[in-house]
Amino acid sequence: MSAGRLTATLDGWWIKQCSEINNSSMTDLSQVVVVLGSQWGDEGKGKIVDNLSAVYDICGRFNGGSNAGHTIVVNGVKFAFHLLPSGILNPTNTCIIGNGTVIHFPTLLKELDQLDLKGIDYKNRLFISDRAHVVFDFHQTIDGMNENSLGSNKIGTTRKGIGPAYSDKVNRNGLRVADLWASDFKDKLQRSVDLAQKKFTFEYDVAAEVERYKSIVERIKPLVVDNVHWINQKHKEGKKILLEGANAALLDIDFGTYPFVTSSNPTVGGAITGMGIAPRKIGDVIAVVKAYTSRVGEGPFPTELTRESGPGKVMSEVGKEFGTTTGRARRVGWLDIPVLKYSHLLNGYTFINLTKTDVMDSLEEVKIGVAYKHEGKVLDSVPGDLKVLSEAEIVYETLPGWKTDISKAKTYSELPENCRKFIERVEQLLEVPIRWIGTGAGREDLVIKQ
Ligand code: 2SA
Ligand code: GDP
Ligand code: MG
Repeated sequence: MSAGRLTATLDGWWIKQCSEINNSSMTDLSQVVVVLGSQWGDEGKGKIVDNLSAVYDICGRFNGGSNAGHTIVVNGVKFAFHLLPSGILNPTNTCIIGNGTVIHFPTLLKELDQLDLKGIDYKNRLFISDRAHVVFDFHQTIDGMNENSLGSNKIGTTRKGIGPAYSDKVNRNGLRVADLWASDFKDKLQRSVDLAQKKFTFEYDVAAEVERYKSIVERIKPLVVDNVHWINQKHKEGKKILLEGANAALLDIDFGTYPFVTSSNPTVGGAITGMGIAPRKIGDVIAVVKAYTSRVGEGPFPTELTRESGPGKVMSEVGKEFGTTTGRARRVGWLDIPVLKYSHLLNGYTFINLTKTDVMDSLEEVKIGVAYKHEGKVLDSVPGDLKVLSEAEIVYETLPGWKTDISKAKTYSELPENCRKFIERVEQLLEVPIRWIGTGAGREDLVIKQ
């Protein structure tokens, strides 16, 4: 497909979608909406953000870095974004990468090159915070060295330098975007590298890195803004703002299954500190919930199933559960209600997008983990103590499968009865309305419930 044709297809689709969703499920949402991963990531955030971007003017990423992988499938063409906000495919959407992110610029530039190749125009539609922190190649090197040194205790990071870059930020030894063209850039980078070399043995040519960043700066400097002023000004102008979380609640540095977590806050507080917007400006908070659970990397996973046979094999193969960034096989398991209730406590969801429901089409029966028991007692919430979590027994409810291909369903009533029963049971357990149901990977494979 030529670049020109794809642009035309995207524009055509976008216009069509806008007319279809008018007066429907997306136009009544608040001026500022936050979209969050509710489990361990890869719930399908990219797809709903892309859809919502048809009615939102701004799409902002507020946490994480190139560890994230957000997929959007348009007419069979797959886009995987790591640093770019998922609103970038909608021509009237303007994107911003917030201060709470950590940016590896060579990766970002590759993503921009991909957009160029596919004929997607991002001119005047992409901005970057001057306060975001920079991930240098040495951060990625030490991420890998750290993982290797941990042996069987490794975290299972993406090795994209996320932990080391956030460590430098918190240690007040990091470099921010605007440092890249400051007169003391080389000195600051040297200090940061020197500190890392006290802990790890690696070679790093600081002078060569400074030289390499000259051409990077040429490309990115025009995109850099004070995101706090920028986003609040857009808010004042009445623009509709969507804040897109990367990773997910159970990977949160504070609330996740520590230490098997990422190094940022993918929960709603991260949207505030990672974009510089006041909490009272935020209205709806949308949970992206996969109809089962997946996790990539190490750490506890109470409802985990084997990927080798049975329902776990179906989830893994039909759901194509492989890391969008690293290609690693994701672990899979049944839906876990205690995890989702905990995630709802943290984020206060107003709506749910239930994704990948179609992946379970062939199953005879579908289970839902409804409670955790430890030493004979039902636990109130997801425990912070990983030992207790790993010892917890899961109480399951079993529902009959629907054994029907739901990919062609366009309305809620077209979904098979058992599928609707599953959806309504999840809604009842979580006490949050499920508004959108994913029935396939395509951008348009979305059924609206209410
Ligand atoms: P890191 O690299 O320091 O953030 O890793 C720490 C933990 O966070 C997990 N993590 C993720 N989990 C799910 N999806 C992520 N993005 C990629 C994707 C992952 C991939 O979309 O598939 O391709 O492997 C992501 N990023 C970080 C990670 O597995 C560690 O458990
Ligand atoms: P994210 O990190 O939350 O954006 O999710 P990823 O993009 O890493 O992984 C989600 C995967 O599921 C991608 O391959 C999507 O194309 C795919 N996907 C999203 N929603 C659905 C759905 O409803 N059904 C199916 N079958 N696939 C989906
Ligand atoms: Mg992902």
